[in-house]
Amino acid sequence: MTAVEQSLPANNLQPKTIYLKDYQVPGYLIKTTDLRFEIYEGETIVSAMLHLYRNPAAQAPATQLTLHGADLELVSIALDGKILSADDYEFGEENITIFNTPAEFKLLTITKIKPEANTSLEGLYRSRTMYCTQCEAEGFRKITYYLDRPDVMSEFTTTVVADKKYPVLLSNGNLIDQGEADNDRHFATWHDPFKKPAYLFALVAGDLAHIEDSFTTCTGREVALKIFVEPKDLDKCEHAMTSLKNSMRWDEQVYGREYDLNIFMIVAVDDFNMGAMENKGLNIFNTSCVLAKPETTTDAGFQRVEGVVAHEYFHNWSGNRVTCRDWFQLSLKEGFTVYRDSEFSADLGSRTVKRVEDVSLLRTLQFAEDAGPMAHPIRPESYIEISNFYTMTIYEKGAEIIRMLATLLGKENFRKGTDLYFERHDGQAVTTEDFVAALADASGRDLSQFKRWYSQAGTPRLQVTDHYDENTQEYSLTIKQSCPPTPECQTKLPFHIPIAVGLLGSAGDLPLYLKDAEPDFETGDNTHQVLELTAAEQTFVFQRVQEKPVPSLLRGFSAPVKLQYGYSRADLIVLMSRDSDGFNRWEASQQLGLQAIYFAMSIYQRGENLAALQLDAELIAAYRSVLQDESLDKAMVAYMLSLPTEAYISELAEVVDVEAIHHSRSAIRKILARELRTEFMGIYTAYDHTQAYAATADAIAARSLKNVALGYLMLLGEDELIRACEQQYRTANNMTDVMAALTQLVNTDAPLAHTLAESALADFYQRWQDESLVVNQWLMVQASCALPNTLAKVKSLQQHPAYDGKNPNKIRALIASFCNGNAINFHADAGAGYAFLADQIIVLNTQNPQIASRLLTPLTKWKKYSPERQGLMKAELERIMAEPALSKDVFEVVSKSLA
Ligand code: B3K
Ligand code: ZN
Repeated sequence: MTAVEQSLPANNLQPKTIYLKDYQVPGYLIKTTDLRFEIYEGETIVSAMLHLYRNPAAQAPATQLTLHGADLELVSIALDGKILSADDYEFGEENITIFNTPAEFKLLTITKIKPEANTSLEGLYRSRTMYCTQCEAEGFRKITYYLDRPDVMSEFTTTVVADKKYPVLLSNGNLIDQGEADNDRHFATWHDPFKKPAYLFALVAGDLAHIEDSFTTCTGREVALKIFVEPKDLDKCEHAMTSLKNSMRWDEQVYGREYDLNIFMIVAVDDFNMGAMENKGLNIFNTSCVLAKPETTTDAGFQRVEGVVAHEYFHNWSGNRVTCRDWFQLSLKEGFTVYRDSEFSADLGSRTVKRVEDVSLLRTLQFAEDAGPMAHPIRPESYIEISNFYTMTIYEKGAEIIRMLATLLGKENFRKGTDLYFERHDGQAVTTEDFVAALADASGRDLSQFKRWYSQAGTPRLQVTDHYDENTQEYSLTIKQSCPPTPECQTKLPFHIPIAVGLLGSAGDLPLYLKDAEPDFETGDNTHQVLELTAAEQTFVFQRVQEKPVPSLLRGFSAPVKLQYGYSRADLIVLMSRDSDGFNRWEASQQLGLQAIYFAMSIYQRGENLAALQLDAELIAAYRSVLQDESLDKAMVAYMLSLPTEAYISELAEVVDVEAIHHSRSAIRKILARELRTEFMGIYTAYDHTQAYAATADAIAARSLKNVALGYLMLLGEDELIRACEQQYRTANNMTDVMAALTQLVNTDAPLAHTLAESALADFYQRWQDESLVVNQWLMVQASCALPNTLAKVKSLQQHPAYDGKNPNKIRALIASFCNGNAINFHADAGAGYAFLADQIIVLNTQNPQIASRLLTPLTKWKKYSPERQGLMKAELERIMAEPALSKDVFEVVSKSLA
């Protein structure tokens, strides 16, 4: 049997579960790694010289060495210069074991790989005109035999040899040599002085153009900054470069972190499984997260580029200099880095707006994950395929856990804690325990109970009741916590939860005198207090409260929990119009919207006509006053006027009634459009569409409010407004306004809109067919259309030349937008959407298991639907399960969903 056959997964074997409790230090470590890549069309030859030595920390001296390896063809293997014979080693499933290994030795392996045939986009692969790599988490084993685990850190030197039609040859670290090679080829040698795990390795070879800039660090060192792209994209790099420089400065100022190499490079790649990758000194990005210019990129796109560039850059310290001991510790780097990039964006733009965006994402997607079959704590105990654990929980909930630590410690102590963490663990592979210990040591705080957030999954529920005593002028808040069971744990111990609160009186925030507590000095005012809930039930008493207040609870969403308090509508209107906490003003607007939608749903579910529905004047007046509130950031007005999304309402529901949610929400939106027509018209017509585009927070806010107004106005179905929308489509000077108008035309159910949408879509494609990222937006807008017959449209678009079923961005734009973002159509037609999705997953299972597994999400939620839908969804999961040769990725998600 050849090595290739040996390393293929055995189909009849049930994939193995990996447990955190089984962690053992590696028997060998690797001092240096010298790699040589000979790239030819169709195959690449990889020579790897590893300097191995026994790990002094291992329990017993190792006498054999098992290296990971997958899809490799072994050409030769030599130990200290002696070629090994077949008796000296043995192939296992995705590994090779070498017997009788000494204390220290050099191992040279030569292997062949086929990047052109690699459709998993993991390891070394080809994307359009270039070769590139993606190694996290376990892709390096598809490049060469290695100890592919993050606690093995080595110093890499890499030589890339290729034809001269690939003039740019890159790897990690500094360029130390380059020149001519045999047969009119050329080479480049890179050396990375920082030892790193294999998952941070990167290589790129291609015909790339680049822009160049430089950054002077806080100690005066000059760093060259380069962004490499295909030549056609050279005009879309400026925004990423600006974002990079801003990130470098911010990390120096806020965390005291200086960049450490003389060069920092970003390469944009069109075929990429996720957003980007933080390889040391050589970040590789999905084109969607680096390219931006006003004509082709929406505001959301600009913001995403800024956020992802920052995120990957911040990993240089939180991830690379200090890395993870094992993959159970993934949130050590991801949660912390998401927290860092989110604070960066908050500092550069609007803090409240960023918070609203982050919390919306968390509450729809992460809360749903935490309530579903794949629920896991931010430090999981087990996995089958680690790629399945790059989740909303590890990333976004992980970031919330760090945010709570920052809240509990206060700014100064939190910074002391992170300083200690970086200093203590520089160059090491560590655990989340180590992180919390550094914070506890630096601040003197006891975080032992807090650590339960790392090991218990599920979204905690808080039940709040209050009591006001006029005579004693005491106001008490009683808070009960509980947490529903999750697969890994049935009964939960109480969490340590920071709950930021204020009390609203008739003339504004009341001063707070919490019994038995110091005032909260950090905020510099006494109207804001962080309560620390540690017991299952606790009462907090405020003294000298002169009137019955409206409590403003969980300000800034200070903990990732579901809070229940019996707010009256009048309370919510007070909070929405004048809470000093901007986040809670938005939250009140969402609660009000929800109440209205629930009311409409009850009518719909009784079979009555929603057209007759009315909203009372007080509620309309409250929304009107938001529209007229000059003190509010326009982006906040836009968010406050946007009703809770269908996805959020579905997450809150016990059983999701897809049609009731969709039609009730639409009905409320229509009423608001009618009642607030004048105000929306005012906003829309006041906007100057001829102004030059800027991606500043203010300009983005103004556009978002104006386009929210347009969205409401289009619900009125008036020809004149439809024409105005089409005019915006035709004349806008930026993609945000073009897409906003196109989306409205496509979703408006009126004859004129249908006609104009058809011609706008044709025009759009005609104009942008050569811009892949713009074509993705064109696919997305069609796949997201809430009007009937969208599934047929999606199927026909799969045959369109614009579609490429191997490109993850195209799959996300067409398939995921439909299945994940278009509930009313995905769940229609007696399961046709479910069958369609299962068909896609079955194809992708062999082609690109990571993408296949990601696409499964909507089917994993089957238990939340009506019995009929449950049956249909489950049947599709079973059909997938019955496929021969299921990848570990798909097997894990499907089997856990069916369990
Ligand atoms: N660390 C990478 C994610 C890798 C995903 C591998 N399946 C990007 C990031 O979080 O920055
Ligand atoms: Zn990350």
